[in-house]
Amino acid sequence: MMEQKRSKFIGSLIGTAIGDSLGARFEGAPVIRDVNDIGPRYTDDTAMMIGVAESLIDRKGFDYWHMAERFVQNYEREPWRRYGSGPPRIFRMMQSGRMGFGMLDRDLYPGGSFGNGGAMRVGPVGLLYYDDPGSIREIAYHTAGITHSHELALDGAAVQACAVALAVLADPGDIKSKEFLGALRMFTKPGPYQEKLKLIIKLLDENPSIKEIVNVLGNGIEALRSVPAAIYSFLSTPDFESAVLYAVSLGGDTDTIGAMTGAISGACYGVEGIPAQWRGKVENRQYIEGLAMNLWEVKENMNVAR
Ligand code: F2R
Ligand code: MG
Ligand code: MG
Repeated sequence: MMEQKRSKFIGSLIGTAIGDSLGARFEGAPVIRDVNDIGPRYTDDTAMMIGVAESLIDRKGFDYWHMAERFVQNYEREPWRRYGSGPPRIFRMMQSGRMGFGMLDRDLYPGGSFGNGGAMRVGPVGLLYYDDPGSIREIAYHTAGITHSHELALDGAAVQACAVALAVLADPGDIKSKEFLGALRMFTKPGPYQEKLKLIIKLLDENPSIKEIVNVLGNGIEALRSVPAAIYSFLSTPDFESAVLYAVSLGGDTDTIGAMTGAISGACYGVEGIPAQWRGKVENRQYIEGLAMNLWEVKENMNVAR
């Protein structure tokens, strides 16, 4: 049982990098052709997920300023990872001494950013708190809130983290989509995400075209138009490979929908469920797998301390 959970932690982090690297070549393209192999590099989605995992491991839980500082350091080292337009500007504000307490994005966007940058990196939160829904919501909000303060970005991060947690708890040989969605809806606040989850239940019975999925769930850079698409990609397919290929085939924000689908699917099927040829090609594979093992150790120690 412990071994299976550990494999799910590794599957989720490496799955994020695979979905991201698979979709990176196509980000923004309206029509997707020849999706079959991962590209050589992951993008900001994985770079920021790594920052979340590093900070949770170093601090053995969430520490706002430590995580914010890690985001800035990782960006400084690799600014070419194709970050969204907001976060680098927020990092510069932080470097110039502005604290902001999670509201700096309000200088850039009215009401804060509703981009998917908070949701795309939140997987490690779903892993570390997979058995504690209250902490998932709280820590997902804080983690996303460093750069994204709009309610839709915060709730998107919480829903994505909860999907990863439910995938850790799921039996990979017998995924019950309706039960999974029922639990996710119970967790989700009434509002636009609840509505999207209701639509997913209907869509799963209908076998819709890609065009219909994009029309109903979206494939964009906004959290509300990408988190539901990732959940659908996971639930409508039978294994890791078909889930991330489907996610990327939706077009639009392909690296991010791929990364979020990879985080959920990897947490469900575990690292053994990931095609070996993809796993072998992931950039910084050993480092990412090491992080997943360290995160698992933090989780085990949290359980012992309880
Ligand atoms: N951005 C990219 N890819 C394009 C990279 C181009 C780059 N110049 C390069 O090639 O190097 N991908 C990554 O960005 C997405 C995540 O973005 P994030 O972190 O949420 O950024 P931001 O700036 O907060 O929001 C993204 C866009 O959403 C719109 N938006 C957000 N809030 C808004 C508001 N309140 N009102 C109006 N618009 C709002 C804006 O268009 C933002 O630019 C991922 O796809 C990741 O892969
Ligand atoms: Mg990206
Ligand atoms: Mg993207």
